[in-house]
Amino acid sequence: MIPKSHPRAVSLYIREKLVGGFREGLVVEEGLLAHGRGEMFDYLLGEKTSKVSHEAIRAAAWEMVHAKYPVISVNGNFAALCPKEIVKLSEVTGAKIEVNLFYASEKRKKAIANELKRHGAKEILGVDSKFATRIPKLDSARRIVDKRGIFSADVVLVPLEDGDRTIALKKFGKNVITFDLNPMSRTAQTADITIVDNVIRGMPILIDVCRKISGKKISKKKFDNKKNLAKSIQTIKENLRRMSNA
Ligand code: PTJ
Repeated sequence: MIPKSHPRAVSLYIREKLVGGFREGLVVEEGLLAHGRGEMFDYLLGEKTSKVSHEAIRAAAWEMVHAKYPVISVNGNFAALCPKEIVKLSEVTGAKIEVNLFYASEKRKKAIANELKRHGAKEILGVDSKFATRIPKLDSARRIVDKRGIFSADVVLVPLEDGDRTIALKKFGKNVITFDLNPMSRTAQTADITIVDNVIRGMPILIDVCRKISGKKISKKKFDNKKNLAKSIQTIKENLRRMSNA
């Protein structure tokens, strides 16, 4: 049991969620390591959604709401941390939900699909091999996508992504949005919009902004991902400077 008074209680609760997801067969061992890397960057970012990340969230919300065929790509970590939010975001934006794994296994795909259905999802793509096809120029298991999902999408939300697939999705003409706590990762640097925030904090905000702007006439604001990422790196630099001067 984690006492509420523990100074790092929130971080420890998030960890428990992920470990729970691992025990239920949603998360792979490597996902626990990936989470540790994320935690480290979150610590350096001050564990809050920065102004810069809010800007990226607004740009992402605009793209998702105005997309013709948006798709949310779900891996083990994302499913364990945000099942309710994935379903809500899909309802608010009309996005399809597709399970797409780096460390692919049929058993884990089914476990993730069931978890999302338990949270209200009606349709989960990526689990029926009848609709499987390939993204060109990609070697990992993530090249296998659903014809009715990522393959046909114009906008794809791919949180906690690996760099190779982001590059392949870009080459394939997709508008790629990601959540990545590491502003220097290949995914962060390659995506069209990178939200440098923990999915746990950022997803409820993204849902809220999508809800607020959908159905309204709001023009697209200019967004420069590289500049936005540079500002997040600057935040880390400032935080380190402040801590090292103490
Ligand atoms: O479920 P699978 O088989 O698809 O595998 C999923 C993992 C996450 C294991 C796989 O995609 C992987 O190895 O990812 P990477 O290459 O380690 O990248 C994960 C990125 O997500 C890293 O840059 C982390 O900093 C970042 N990250 C980790 N936790 C979070 C996060 N970003 C946002 N929110 C988090 N909670």
